Amino acid sequence: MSLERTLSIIKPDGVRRNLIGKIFTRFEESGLKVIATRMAHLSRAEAEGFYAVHSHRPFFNDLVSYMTSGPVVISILEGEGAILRHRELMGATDPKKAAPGTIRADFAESIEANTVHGSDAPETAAFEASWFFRGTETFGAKQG
Ligand code: IDP
Ligand code: MG
Repeated sequence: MSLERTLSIIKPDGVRRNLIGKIFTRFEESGLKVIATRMAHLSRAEAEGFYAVHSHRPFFNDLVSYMTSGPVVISILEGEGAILRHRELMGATDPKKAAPGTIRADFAESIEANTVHGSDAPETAAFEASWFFRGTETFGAKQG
């Protein structure tokens, strides 16, 4: 394993239901370090660009509307094998299929309002982190 960075979003349903602290606790207790974080209410352009890879999926417009429906908390997490570790903490996209004890199994409202986002590979992690943060805004082992 190597030291990795991944992008996390606590989605509008998670912020609305006061779950920021509980979700950050799961990251920290699993050894993931929050090295950048901010709250934002995404514009349509920001959400569409972030999810551009899904622009041809039937749920794209609904997804963008949902992601712009309220504030989110965007963070960069750092740790050994952070990308996979974070995905394991999150659980499957559909909360009905998510393993017990995962964030989505415990908190998600639906397959769309599934409480958290996490990058799925090194390339997407790099793109997603750069979509929301400048290099000078991170405070991890490699810099800051
Ligand atoms: P992921 O978030 O687990 O990586 P993706 O397939 O990348 O899942 O989908 C991105 C987001 O789009 C999901 O987290 C969810 O909010 C939404 N989404 C995915 N599949 C569906 C669907 O079938 N119906 C409605 N929304 C969906
Ligand atoms: Mg994804």
